[in-house]
Amino acid sequence: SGKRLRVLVDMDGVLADFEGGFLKKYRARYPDEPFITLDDRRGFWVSTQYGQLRGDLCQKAISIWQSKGFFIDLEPLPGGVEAVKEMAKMDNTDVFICTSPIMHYKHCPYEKYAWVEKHLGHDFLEQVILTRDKTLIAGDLLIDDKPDILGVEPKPTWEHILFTACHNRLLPTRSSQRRLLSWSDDWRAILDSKRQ
Ligand code: DGP
Repeated sequence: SGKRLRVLVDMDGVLADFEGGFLKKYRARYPDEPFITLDDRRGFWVSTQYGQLRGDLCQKAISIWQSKGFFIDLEPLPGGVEAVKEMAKMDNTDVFICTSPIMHYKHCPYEKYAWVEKHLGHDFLEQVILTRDKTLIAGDLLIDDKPDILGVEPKPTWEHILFTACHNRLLPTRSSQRRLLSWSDDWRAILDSKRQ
């Protein structure tokens, strides 16, 4: 009953294993350089933490996700693709993948579409939203691992559900902020809580 529910789902760190894919390729390319284990990751920006480890490692980190093949090779996070497929089949539910491409645009936007086609199918390309400003996109829910989602719209329509990732798991969340601990957590209850 009531109006349709619109769910926006982030890609990196929610559907695709950006952190695991980064660490694997960083260690392969820079085997003699120090690295940060996923247990020790703090803060959303990978390059910031690598830069704190040693100044020149900031640019080495950036070089990894700017490389051809980085985004298409990301492994799906457990349960994410299945959850999104199930959501899309639910009555009165529209699901969109809402993702911010990096500004080094040579490979990333293309590979994000290719990833969706590979893991969710060609028809799901209709559901892809690439934007650097998620506050402009109207929805009921935004499931995203970035703790602070800011942009030009001061009052976004969505409720941000913080998806737990290595970099945010120890972050104290505001009492008002709800979390999804993983795709094994009760995402159906979160959707139901927003239905009229
Ligand atoms: P999103 O998850 O949609 O908010 O997109 C953020 C993108 O930024 C995603 O591809 C991950 C990537 N990213 C992670 N750490 C860094 C960083 O330190 N610098 C840059 N430029 N991008 C980063």
